[in-house]
Amino acid sequence: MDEKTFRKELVKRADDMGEHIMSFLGGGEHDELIKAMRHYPSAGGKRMRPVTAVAVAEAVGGKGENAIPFACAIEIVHNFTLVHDDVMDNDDVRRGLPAVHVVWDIPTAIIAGDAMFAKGFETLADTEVDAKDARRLLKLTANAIYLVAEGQQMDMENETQEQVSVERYLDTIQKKTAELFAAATEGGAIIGGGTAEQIASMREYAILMGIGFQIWDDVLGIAADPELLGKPVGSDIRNGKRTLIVLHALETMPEGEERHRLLSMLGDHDASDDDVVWAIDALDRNGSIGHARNMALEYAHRSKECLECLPECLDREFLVAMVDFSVGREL
Ligand code: GRG
Repeated sequence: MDEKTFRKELVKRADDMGEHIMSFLGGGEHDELIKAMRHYPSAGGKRMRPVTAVAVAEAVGGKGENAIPFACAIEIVHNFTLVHDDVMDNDDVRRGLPAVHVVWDIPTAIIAGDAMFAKGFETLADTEVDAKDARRLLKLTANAIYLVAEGQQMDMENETQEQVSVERYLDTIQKKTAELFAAATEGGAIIGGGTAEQIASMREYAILMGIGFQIWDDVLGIAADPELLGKPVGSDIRNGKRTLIVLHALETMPEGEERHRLLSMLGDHDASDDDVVWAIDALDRNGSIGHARNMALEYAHRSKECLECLPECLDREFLVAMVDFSVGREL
């Protein structure tokens, strides 16, 4: 499936999913709380997780529509984490809209996030599967959310460390980003009646894609066109974020003036644009951007190999294209 066809198909599937998500977020008596819960889901987002869950259910030979409540549950939970993440990071804009804590206030954002967490599980309970599979879905979803919390905690700790090992960085992004993708695909494979091998492979597919997605995001944050990115390129440098690019530079750059200058810029919110341009160039000359790019592409390659256990079909092609969209896109 070429990129243009994939993007069109993703938008179509995401729009259909959006209607289901909004219907699950309708019930309740408090209008203002409901509005706060629906604020991010109504703005869309790519909805990659639920769309992938349904595609996997189809690709293993099941009916994609049976996975819709589960898929919506995952997306509602994802949106809950975004509400709380924006509070923690004090980010004021999400999906082109003012953040929930800006439109309302921080206490409302906390309670709306918690309410979405609950709605996610209420929605999950609408999935039509036998009792054994219902327990599996419940457990894998709750476990993924717990791991997201661990990943977030690790990420916060990483920000205060001068050096973070690559192993720890990969563990952090697996938990914070890849595990919820993996819950979506594992659950989709269970609902679709996949074999044990397919269920395990679909989980691995998403873990590898999710890690690649996050590394690629770091690359885009430093090497993308700022117009397309919608934020200044290099903000990760001013924020001192320990991305794979920075970790590689800290591990490989020899002691000397260049390393010293780069280190002094990491976390310097007042660094000038010229300084940031210099830092990006230094990271590039050191091979650190290329290293991260290659590593993301390697994860993407391994992710696609996991799809070999699926029969050839349109949804398998869609899942291949999902990897290329997550890792390798220019934006
Ligand atoms: C999990 C108990 C619990 C609490 C929340 C705040 C928090 C703890 C975790 C943060 C998790 C987080 C925001 C991870 C980043 C995930 C990520 C890659 C977000 C962006 O996903 P996209 O690109 O966004 O799919 P859209 O807008 O398309 O949905």
